[in-house]
Amino acid sequence: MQGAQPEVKYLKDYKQPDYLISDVALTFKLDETETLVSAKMNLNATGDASQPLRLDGEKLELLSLSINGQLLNQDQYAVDDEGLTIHSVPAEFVLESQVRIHPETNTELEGLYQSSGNFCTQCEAEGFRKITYYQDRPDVMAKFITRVEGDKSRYPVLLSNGNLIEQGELDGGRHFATWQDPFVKPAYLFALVAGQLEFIQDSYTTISGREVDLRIYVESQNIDKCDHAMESLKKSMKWDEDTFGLEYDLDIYMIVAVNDFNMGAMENKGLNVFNSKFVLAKPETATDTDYEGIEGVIGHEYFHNWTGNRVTCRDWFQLSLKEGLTVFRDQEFSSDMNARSVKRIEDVAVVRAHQFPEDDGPMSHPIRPASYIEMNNFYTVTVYQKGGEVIRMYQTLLGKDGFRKGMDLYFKRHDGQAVTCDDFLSAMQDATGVDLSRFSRWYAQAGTPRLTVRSEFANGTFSLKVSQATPATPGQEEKLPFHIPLRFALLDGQGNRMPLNLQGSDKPVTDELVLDVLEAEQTFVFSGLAEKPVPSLLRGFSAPVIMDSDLTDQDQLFLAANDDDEFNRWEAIQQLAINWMLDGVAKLAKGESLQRPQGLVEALAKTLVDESLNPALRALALGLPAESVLAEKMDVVDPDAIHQVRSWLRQDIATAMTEQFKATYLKLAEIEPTADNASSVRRLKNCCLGYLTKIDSQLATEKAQVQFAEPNMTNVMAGMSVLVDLNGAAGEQALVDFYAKWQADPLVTDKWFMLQASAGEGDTLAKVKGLLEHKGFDIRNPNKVRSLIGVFARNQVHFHRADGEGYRFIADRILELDAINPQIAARLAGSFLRWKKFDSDRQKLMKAEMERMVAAKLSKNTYEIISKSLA
Ligand code: B3K
Ligand code: ZN
Repeated sequence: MQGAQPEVKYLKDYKQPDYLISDVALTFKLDETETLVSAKMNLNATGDASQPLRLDGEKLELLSLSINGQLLNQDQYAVDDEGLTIHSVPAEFVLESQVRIHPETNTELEGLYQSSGNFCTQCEAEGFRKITYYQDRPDVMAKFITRVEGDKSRYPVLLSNGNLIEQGELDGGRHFATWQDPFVKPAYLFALVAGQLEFIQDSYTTISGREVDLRIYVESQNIDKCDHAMESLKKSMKWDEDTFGLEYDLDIYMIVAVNDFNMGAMENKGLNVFNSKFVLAKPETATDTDYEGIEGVIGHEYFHNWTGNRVTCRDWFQLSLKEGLTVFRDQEFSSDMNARSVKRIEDVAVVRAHQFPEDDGPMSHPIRPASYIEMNNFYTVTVYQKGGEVIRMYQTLLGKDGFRKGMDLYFKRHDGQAVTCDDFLSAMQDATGVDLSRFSRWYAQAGTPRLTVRSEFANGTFSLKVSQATPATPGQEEKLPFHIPLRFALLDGQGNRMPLNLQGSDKPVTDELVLDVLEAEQTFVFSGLAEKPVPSLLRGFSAPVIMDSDLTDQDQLFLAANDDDEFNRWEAIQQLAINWMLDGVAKLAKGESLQRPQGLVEALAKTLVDESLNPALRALALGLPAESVLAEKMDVVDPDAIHQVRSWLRQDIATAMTEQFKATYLKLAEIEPTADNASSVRRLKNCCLGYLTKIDSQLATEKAQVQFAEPNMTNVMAGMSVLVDLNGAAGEQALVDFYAKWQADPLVTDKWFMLQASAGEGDTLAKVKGLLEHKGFDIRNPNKVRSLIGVFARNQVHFHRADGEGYRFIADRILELDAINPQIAARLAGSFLRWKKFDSDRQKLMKAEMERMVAAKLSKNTYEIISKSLA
């Protein structure tokens, strides 16, 4: 909690540490009511050792402190709320400390805490300082040995990083285990787990023939839900060898699933700790989306072993060095394991729905932020997803081979080091000889570039005029042009790619090009064309920009039917739908009526029955842009009008295509699914069911009831959501039955809370308020908070209720949560960041709530978000 203005940290103030730590030996004496932590470490001065030694430490009770075996007395050091300073130290010495901590009362879930009675840790970014006094910064890398002691019956499993080197019995029913990690690492990668856990075991033989013991630890009731995670792990290990030549480096790889976790998972060396949501799955309890999420997150944490752990960040401003790169790697992994264009569409949808708004609002920051108050607030869609897009652009510019060369050089130069984003860029540049100086602006400038594209055709010559501009963001008024890779093709009347004779280029003629957009304004001229082409622009979303093109609706319909870039086919339909819906919102405001978008409906009808396309891709085309995506396109957001227009369009599509939806549903329901197509078939089938709800409630109810009884959670959820949408007794009964059946499985009850909090119709706020009191809800559990409160805060219609009650409710929850878990409270506070996009009445209401919050005593996490939002 926070009285004075919290301190802002700046990238420009980075200084090398005065001392380095080479080795640490930790001993944990675990207990229900207090835990004792002893640390013994070797330190060396990096300079002349005249500097005092500063160690980070929070919420620690210091019991003893010594240097080279000599106890220090109280005038040799000073302790404050954030750490301790030893006034004078030798150039090389052994420091020993002992502290007392209280994991049993730790509700922040950072440092050492308890979850379902077991001990676990979360140290990234700056949580290790809640465990012991240390130089808690990523450029201090040391070798760790960890001895864990605890009661044998309550904590039969004792884990830490690296390899197990010793274990044994102690007096009083206690035992111990000692783990040694042979690799240097920053403290944020430290982990400890102790408790009653069971594990499934497998093994993987690496490319050089070393056998690795693979284990997934879970509570005993979940032991039948680990297989998919284990398969995903083995696939990840193989993929990283095949794709980047990267091999695992310890004899054991452990994953532990815990129920209380602030985010998805954590890549601690050799001992990943996971939110159970990203481990546990069986068809009866987990949806296809859950399965995909598990594969992606297991991959992500595994890939960190090289991009993050072996090569780590010099300071936290460089977070995207490991996160952007690892997101890109997990996206590529999932694309190789599943349907590439489906994955690309989903990833771009996340960038548009979440990162673009962040980049356009008060928290806008470059992928390498220049300052922060609370680092945990910068684990953002910008650092992660835009960071991933920046890495993808390297690959687009350098080609796959060039990118691989750059990666190889990066590891060759920096293995075992803590480095910067500039080091990564230098490796890419030096390995390929491509000038990336302008590209580096992606690291320094915030905001989404607006790309305007205008074309002309005459006498066989097509010219493309591209201009770019990036709006001002907080603290950055002027923007310089970015280096934007614009993947491009020209299509003839049959949809075939035409040869591209780019004037002034010495590259051989091809039928697809990556244009280097470098200037504020540039024109590309292509000659020798036999007919007027339709351009396929920004293929595969080759850069994270907002593009305004002069493509007509006619062109978009052509692309929707003919573009060989599947992303752009989807994109064409999205653009048509967005244009029509924005127009619809304007019509409603003028009191005009809405008319069927004939072309769009025909394109959708064709797509629905086009069996040459992956069913998941067809479902994606039929999924209209989210309300939040439309909101971003409006100067003043009208959430009710958006909801009304979007619902009208869904209804109209359902009416126009009733027969196709029915036939497709019935046909897909008959298909005997294979391992390869099962989830995409379900996706399209459930998409059809959703539309059928709008026109044939009897048939939809009947089918939904059947699905609700199936042993497959994807179908059950789709069935239940239809029943609930139809708003009758059957929906109520489904909710009751579902809860009764699954009340003991917290991941399944999360879905139950989510479904109710996302309801568009009815008094959702009253419902959510009621559910806060439900016995299955627990405000200290982050998954529950995200499922009920977080989902409600993203419910466009009900959060933005005109009477302000949605805002008040969320502000109350933020205040309540801030005292329990500041990271989760700060996340939720992000719901207010777009307040300036709304009408003046809603702005007033949101502002009043933010002022009420900021006047309270807030954590620096929540304070940073709210104060920046108000600034
Ligand atoms: N590196 C962790 C995130 C840590 C978040 C700290 N607030 C998980 C990941 O990105 O893989
Ligand atoms: Zn990560």
